[in-house]
Amino acid sequence: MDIFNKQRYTITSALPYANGPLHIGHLAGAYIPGDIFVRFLRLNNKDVVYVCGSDEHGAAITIKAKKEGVTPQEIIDKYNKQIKDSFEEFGIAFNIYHRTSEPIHHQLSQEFFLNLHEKGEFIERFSEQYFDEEYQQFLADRYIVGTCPHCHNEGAYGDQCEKCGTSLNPTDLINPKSTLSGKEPILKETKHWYLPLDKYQPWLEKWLIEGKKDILKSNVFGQCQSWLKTGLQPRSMTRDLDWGVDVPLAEAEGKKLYVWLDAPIGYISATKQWAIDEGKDWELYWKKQANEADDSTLIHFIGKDNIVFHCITFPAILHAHGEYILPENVPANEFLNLEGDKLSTSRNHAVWLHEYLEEFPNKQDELRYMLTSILPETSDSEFTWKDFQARVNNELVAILGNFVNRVMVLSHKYFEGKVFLGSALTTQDQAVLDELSKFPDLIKQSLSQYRFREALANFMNAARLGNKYLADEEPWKTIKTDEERVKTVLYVASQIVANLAVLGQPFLPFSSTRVFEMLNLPAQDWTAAGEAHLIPNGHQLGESQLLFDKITDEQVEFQLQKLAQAKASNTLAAPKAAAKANISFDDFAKLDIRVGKILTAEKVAKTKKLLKLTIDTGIDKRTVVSGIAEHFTPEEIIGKQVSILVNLEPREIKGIQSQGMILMAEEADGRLDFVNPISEVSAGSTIR
Ligand code: B3M
Ligand code: ZN
Repeated sequence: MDIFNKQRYTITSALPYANGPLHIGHLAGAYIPGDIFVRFLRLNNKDVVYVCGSDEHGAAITIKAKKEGVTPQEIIDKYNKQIKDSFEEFGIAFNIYHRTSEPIHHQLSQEFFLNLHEKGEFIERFSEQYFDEEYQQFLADRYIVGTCPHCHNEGAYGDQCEKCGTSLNPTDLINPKSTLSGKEPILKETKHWYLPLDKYQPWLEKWLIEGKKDILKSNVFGQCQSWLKTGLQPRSMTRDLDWGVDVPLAEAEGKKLYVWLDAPIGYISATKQWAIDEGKDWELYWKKQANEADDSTLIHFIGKDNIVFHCITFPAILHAHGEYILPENVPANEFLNLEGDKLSTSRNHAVWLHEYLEEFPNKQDELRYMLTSILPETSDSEFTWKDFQARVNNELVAILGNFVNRVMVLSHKYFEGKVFLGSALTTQDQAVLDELSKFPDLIKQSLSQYRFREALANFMNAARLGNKYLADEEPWKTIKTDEERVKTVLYVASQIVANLAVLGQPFLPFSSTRVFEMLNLPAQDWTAAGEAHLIPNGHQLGESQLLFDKITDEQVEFQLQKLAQAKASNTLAAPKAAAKANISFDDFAKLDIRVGKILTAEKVAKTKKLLKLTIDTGIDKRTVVSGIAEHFTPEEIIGKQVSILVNLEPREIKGIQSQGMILMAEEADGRLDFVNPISEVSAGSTIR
């Protein structure tokens, strides 16, 4: 099926939780691909609505509020504004950026719930759940901490242990504590409404696995297949929470809809609001039409952690409702890493969009270009600032910017900025124009398969074609002998520039606008793409502008410093090991700790971690084997003072008698340092 053959499209990008700012991982997952796709559809004059908005419900919001000591309302207001402003400045072209806290959304979510409830689609079940007696409330998974039954980490959450990664149920935790009161919660019976996903399994297998085998990206299809293989279970669609959409049943007082029930409905309520604002009919974009061929084509752009909800849960809900269209595709991306490490909001290991926009003013397209080049389309990928610099300087500046600039400058220099067809087109000219005419289809082909990296690479190849043409024709030489020929060369080159402006619009919208301005041409849609004569003979060009400039080493250094600082302050804030049990003074007095001096140090052969040290203890000179080789080189520690436990029973390590132990300070992240006196004291001084 040709995805671009349809008339109407409903395109969504995941609704970000309004509990923190956007970072490049979000952009690479759901927003850059969605935006490129939508811009392409619009260029092809399709009827398309592109919706998004803030996801303002769920424990993600209330936990953040508690952490910052403010109300959930303050959290969503703050982050909704920040996210919305960043998207706008970055140029993500939503038709509407809505909020799930709006009444229109609460109402529609309740309608959905009631529709399913009245059809008898939910199973009602009682279960025992943790309840905080002091706060008189049931505890969401994240509100319960305790000891992980697998790794004995004492800070595991009710849904997951972040230390060993195991996913948990609250009742799995040893010693559960409420994060609200700090007390042990009680188990209390509560009723919830479950969506019987198991019942929809046969339908899902048909619709998704049989029907979309060749449509879904392999990473998405693989995940879906493995869930269905495991077998789907009923999933609770309600929660005992005090923040969210009320369950619209008298007997469910105080209960809210599960955030993953209401959030995707947010796409629909956003469309409804947009339709009200714009005088459109929202049902055309969401409801099944009398004639199936008139149905809108629904595509969800998301990150991989949301696949289950968009491929299984939400379609099951839409299917159960019956009046709605189902997604055509869910082109989810994998994760983006940063400088060799996972992106992390809590560790502040991220490139934040609002900070980027401040630190790199008017460089939206540079980040768009970088992220599009490295989109994690089929597997995780990595952002580094060095790579950002290289791609901007060696590709945007050196290839695209340079070509456009040369054509503009030469045209102004030789012909006062006028484009003329001088002597007749040569066969080389014709060949170049023929080649140029192939790019629109190449790009379209790539986009139709959600291969955005490939599409962008094709676009850049069109710029390379222009550079090569100029380099081959050398108009700066020909100008001395054949002005008419130079007119034609610049005519052809200008047509390439005009095509780059057209073809670049989905990827680099800010730059394309600037190129159209430079060319003194109105923006053109995709029907113009590949045309050989977009600029008429005799056309007057506009002023030349700088398209891109280089990213400096200082800028890269600044960003790397920022990340390093975040890392350093994290380590300081990292939770420290719990205190050990008390010991008696007598126990302590048994330890004979001295100040010693490292006389020699060498690596222990065939080990990674071990150094063999000779220590002057003041009492004797002795050998100690110490596991510090990954932290210190022998050269840098010789002559240093250390603290050494001298009366530790000797041990044989890798065939060496180790007599005593060097005391080390250990950071939570594993970094080691020596414990030594501020000023030099003589070897053998006691430590007590
Ligand atoms: N807010 C989860 C997330 O931000 C969720 C997406 C909702 S899409 C309907 O990853
Ligand atoms: Zn664990």
